[in-house]
Amino acid sequence: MSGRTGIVEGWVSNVKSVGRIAFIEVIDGLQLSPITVVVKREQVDPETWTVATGVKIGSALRVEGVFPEVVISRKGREIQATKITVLAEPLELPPIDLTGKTPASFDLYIEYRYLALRLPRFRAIFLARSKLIGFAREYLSEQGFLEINTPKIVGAGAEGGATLFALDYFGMKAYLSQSPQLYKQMLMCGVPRVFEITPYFRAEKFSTPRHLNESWGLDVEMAFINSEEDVMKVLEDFVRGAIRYLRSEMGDDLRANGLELLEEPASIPRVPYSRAIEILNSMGFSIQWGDDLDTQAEKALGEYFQRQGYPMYFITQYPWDAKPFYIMKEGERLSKAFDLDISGIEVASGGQREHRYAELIANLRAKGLNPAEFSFYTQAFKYGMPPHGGFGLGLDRLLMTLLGLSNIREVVLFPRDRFRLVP
Ligand code: ATP
Ligand code: AMO
Repeated sequence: MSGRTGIVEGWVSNVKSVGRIAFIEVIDGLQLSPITVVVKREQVDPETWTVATGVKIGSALRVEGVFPEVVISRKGREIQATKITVLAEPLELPPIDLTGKTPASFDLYIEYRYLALRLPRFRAIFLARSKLIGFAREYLSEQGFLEINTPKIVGAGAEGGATLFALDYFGMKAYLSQSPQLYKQMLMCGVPRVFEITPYFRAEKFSTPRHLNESWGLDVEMAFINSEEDVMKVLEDFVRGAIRYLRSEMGDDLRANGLELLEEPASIPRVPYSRAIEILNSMGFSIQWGDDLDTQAEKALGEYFQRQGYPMYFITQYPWDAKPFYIMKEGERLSKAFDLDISGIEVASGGQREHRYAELIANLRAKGLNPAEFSFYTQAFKYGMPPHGGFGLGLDRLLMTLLGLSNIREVVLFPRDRFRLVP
């Protein structure tokens, strides 16, 4: 045997012996497909041969051997074993076919996520997730954003009271954070650019393919902006950069696992809300000015722009009444808020904020909120708060749309929805 010696550790995904040679497929490291362990009877001691021919699918192994200079296996990676140690064997028949030949149900892949992660498609999805988050961190750090961590146990909600999970905090009423909105804005009075990769907790009683009760977001806030356009530019560059990065890092691997990465668009059009409802109404919808766009409308708009060659678009100039108190008004009725939709799904929303103290207090009142309950936040607006804006982007939704997946649960290891609290 000639080649470099080394060790492979992992789980057996398939076994085959033909006469005096045994082939054991082992899923190792972060590799998407298994390495073939080749065991030749005349090259190993009798004990190793017995282990090799009796090994069970699903076992955890350590293989010592040689990586041959010429690889025969069609799968591309091979080690010729000199010694095999079985570290653990399955006690029961695994509920998922670990060879990947027989598909299991959607729910079983969630219930036994750790076993699903031994299959190439699931490895590809979660490797892509890890790379997407890594890219976000690197991209924003390079653009001069400070990575922050804000509290997830909070005393006030930012995104409307109906979706708060309440809890007891030493006798005080507290909530799980819906978003870092108030904190990231307060920081604009001390640092010009921040971002946070954070969970969002929302008690929404939805059962849809795109809502979870615990989801992950990328929150960005930036000061000294001229308008929300400055924020949209950062978001646009980030999304396009993420597509390029994923393609260069693992485009082929994704395709090999049936995951078609969205093409990077040449541009992302800005579509005013009033234009969006005009388009929808010309397609047979009857949306009144001021109405929110429901799931069906979002989907139809997505298909319309897809036909025009735009898989993603911003909807801008929303009616202020449809947006939260912290968004800046534009004139009497409009706002400086935007959404980013990809394939007909809202992936991010953001806008320019109201940074003027008196106007902010008026906005709180206009939304029926009590400014006194937000004084810890509004206080920051008294000490030279610059014009600022930002966005919150659903990382799960971004990954789901970029990979062409139809259910958000496919990109979350252990999803929390109304009916799932374990595992
Ligand atoms: P937001 O940031 O506003 O929360 P989002 O992308 O989470 O945005 P929403 O706009 O909150 O999505 O989703 C609410 C919309 O989705 C509603 O207008 C409603 O039309 C639709 N929707 C989602 N799930 C359901 C459901 N289970 N039953 C009815 N409508 C639903
Ligand atoms: P918004 O409420 O639109 O905005 O949330 C931002 C983005 O987070 C994602 N998202 C979710 N994803 C899955 N399941 C959910 N239940 C869920 N809720 C939200 C969506 C959404 O576009 N503070 C503002 C952002 C800002 O203005 O900076 C906010 O939270 O992709």
